Amino acid sequence: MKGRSMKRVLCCFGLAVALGLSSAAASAQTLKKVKDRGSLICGVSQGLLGFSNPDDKGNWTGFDVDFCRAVAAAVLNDAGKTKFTPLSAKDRFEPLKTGDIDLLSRNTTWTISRDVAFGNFAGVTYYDGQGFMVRKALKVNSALELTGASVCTQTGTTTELNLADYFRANNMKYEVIAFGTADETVKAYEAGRCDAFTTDVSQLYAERLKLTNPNDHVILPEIVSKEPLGPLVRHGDDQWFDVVKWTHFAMLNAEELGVSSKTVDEAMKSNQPEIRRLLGVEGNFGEQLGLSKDWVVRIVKLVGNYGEVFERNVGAGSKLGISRGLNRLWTKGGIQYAPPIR
Ligand SMILES: N[C@@H](CCC(=O)N[C@@H](CS)C(=O)NCC(=O)O)C(=O)O
Repeated sequence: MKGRSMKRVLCCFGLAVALGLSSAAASAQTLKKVKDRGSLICGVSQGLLGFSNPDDKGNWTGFDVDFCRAVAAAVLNDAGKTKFTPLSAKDRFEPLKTGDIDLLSRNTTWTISRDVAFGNFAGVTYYDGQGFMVRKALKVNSALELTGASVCTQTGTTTELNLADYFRANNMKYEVIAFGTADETVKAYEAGRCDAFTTDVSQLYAERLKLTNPNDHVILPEIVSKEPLGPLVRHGDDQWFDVVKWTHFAMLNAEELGVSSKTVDEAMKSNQPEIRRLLGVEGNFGEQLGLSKDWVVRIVKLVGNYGEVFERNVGAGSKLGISRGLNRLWTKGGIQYAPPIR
């Protein structure tokens, strides 16, 4: 090869390598970006009791909000260093792609198309399923009695798609009335524009509380779909994916090992190898993630273990009053199961 064309090949090769490296580097920067910024930007719902809901001073609370706070506790040692970006169902994925949010924690169902198109699901923080709510006065006891009903739902959701499947599979006619926000959907249902309201059951519990007389409405027994809800991170950033995934697993492992916000200080003195590894007394698992040794101590102390977060926000003693069901630990008859820290 002549000198000049050789140079051109080398130059192009060098450029390609440089571009390849820089795009890999650019996409693997979320942990550094969050640390440099000193805050975590989390996409949440626009207001869903128990999951992500702002009070009149703009303080957010809820199960999905606490997950963001747990990631902030692990990364920044401050659960309060979290900014919340409210997103509608339809618009929730784009801000993750553009880098406007670091994490989407918004009652989002893990499906194949979303996994392929929008990012990596870091786990299932809440196993849910879709249901229906109707007025008691309608005297309907089963979703199978809803032939010919009008049903209110929200656009950009799996709910819309499952609704069509369910009625088609059961050879039933229906009319769908879809809205862009949860508020519009609930208002339309309350105003009698539709016979039934459908969404994930946890959300039915939340939205029922917004109705003038919650006791006039009943949630029907059928669960018509699988809705594994979980946090989503951008594709191409394995380090950040691991941090978010292991935040969830750490909260589950803490509950399984009996380590809570109240017992964590005492647990640091435990002789049990699994507890010692969880809390960073032994090993360097936090450092392997790009965090510090005591990352789980901070999550549990500042936010709580999985069970504490569940009970506080949506559990039997909360306003929503949902039983743990499938979200019990695998050791207690549920399907919440975390790989070990070792
Ligand atoms: N899990 C389903 C449904 C999620 C969803 O957006 N549900 C509505 C029903 S209440 C909601 O949360 N709305 C709150 C909002 O738009 O801020 C999905 O991922 O598509």
